[in-house]
Amino acid sequence: MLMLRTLASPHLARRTGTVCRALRQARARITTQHGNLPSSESPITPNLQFISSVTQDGSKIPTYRVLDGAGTPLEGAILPDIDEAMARRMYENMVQLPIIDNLMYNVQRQGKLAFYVTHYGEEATLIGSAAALAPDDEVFGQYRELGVLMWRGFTIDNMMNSCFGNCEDPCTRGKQMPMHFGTRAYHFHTISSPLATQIPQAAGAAYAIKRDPARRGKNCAAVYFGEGAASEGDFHAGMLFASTIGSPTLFIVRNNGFAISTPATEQYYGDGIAARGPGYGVHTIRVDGNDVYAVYSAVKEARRLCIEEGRGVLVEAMTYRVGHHSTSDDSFAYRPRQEVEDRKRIDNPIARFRLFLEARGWWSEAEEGAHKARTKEAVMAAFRRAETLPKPEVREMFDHVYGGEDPWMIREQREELSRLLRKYGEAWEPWRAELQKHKGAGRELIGEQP
Ligand SMILES: Cc1ncc(C[n+]2csc(CCOP(=O)(O)OP(=O)(O)O)c2C)c(N)n1
Ligand SMILES: [Mg+2]
Repeated sequence: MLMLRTLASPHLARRTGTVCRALRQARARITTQHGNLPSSESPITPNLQFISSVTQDGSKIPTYRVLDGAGTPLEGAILPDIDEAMARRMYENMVQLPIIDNLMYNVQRQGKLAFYVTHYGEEATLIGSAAALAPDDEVFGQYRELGVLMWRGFTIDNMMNSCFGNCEDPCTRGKQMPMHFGTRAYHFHTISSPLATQIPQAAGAAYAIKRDPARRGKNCAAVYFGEGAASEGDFHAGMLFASTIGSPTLFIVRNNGFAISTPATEQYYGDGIAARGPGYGVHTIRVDGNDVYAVYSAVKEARRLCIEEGRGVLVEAMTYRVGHHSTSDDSFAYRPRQEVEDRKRIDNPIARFRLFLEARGWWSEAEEGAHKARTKEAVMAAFRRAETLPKPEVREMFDHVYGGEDPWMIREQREELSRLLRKYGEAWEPWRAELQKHKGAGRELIGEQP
């Protein structure tokens, strides 16, 4: 039986408590009437009955929403405790994302960047959840979570230098694909391309947090993934670990309707990803991922539960991937343009939040224009600078591949490259031209004595 934790409603929570007590008593009666099982409290029943739903009546798991599509609070909904300054900061961060996406997408199309993924449509899921986390909670992302990292202070310059992999890349110094960010300073673990690997890693990191007296009860590990990634075995491994061993892991699934060209409906036969949470005995909520206030409240409460109980909690944010999967995809090959156009309008996360803010007098047309102009200018300036900066020194490709002292194979590879550069670096044209793109033109390696 599903026990979805009732959010923000003490009345409903009390009612749920009463219902649960009554059910427990009824179950106890049945159990004692027909016998007991050795390793389960499962009530024994003479009814031949199958179940295929986590809700009692077979209906879908509800979706938690605070603001309607026009930004008006729903009747009976409790608004999160967010003041004007915080609300404005959330909105500004949401608006910044599509401005960055527009430019980066075009830059990639001009052949100046290897790869990019946009966040169109998922701004509320990213910013609402990021704002509900503590800045030192460990974050494990998939690749579409730039907004979470930027909420923590990662700047437009940081993003741009990392995407260009230049000598000021604050993440991996050019060792990773664009969008595969990672920085200790913001507790954001480096993205890896193989889907879902971050999920058991997060469950393990959360266990380490639980074992650390300085962090136990204070932090969690939040892991983001798509509904497509949730089809991987790693999703189940992470959920099982976080529920049985018990580790404060906040599972945030962005259900954006697609895994590249595969629609979400082909990823599961059951009721989305949320239906799996109760199977692992973890508190679960489905939330409107286009309602930034609902996402904020759901993730805040999920985080509290997760840390208090030292166990996994699952949040399924329902949203829509408005953009193509990545710059390597043309989504109109598998979905109608009209569907995308409709989804841009209906429940648009940014327009909806703007209407809410304007109704409170917290935002205006003039501020909108100024903020957009400022952001566009900052993104353009960062781009112009990043594209002219040289790539890191060649020797840096060997640095920090492993923690601590370099192992023998790294030393060997470095010596080999140094030898080859001495022999061919100046003489062979492809290498000579390539070396010029790097800071120091490889001289630091060429000059190394064997
Ligand atoms: C193990 C693995 N299989 C396949 C891929 C190729 N791949 C990259 S992204 C992606 C779709 C993921 O969809 P989803 O998890 O829903 O995230 P979204 O892109 O929608 O944000 C696939 C199949 C991969 N990177 N790793
Ligand atoms: Mg998806």
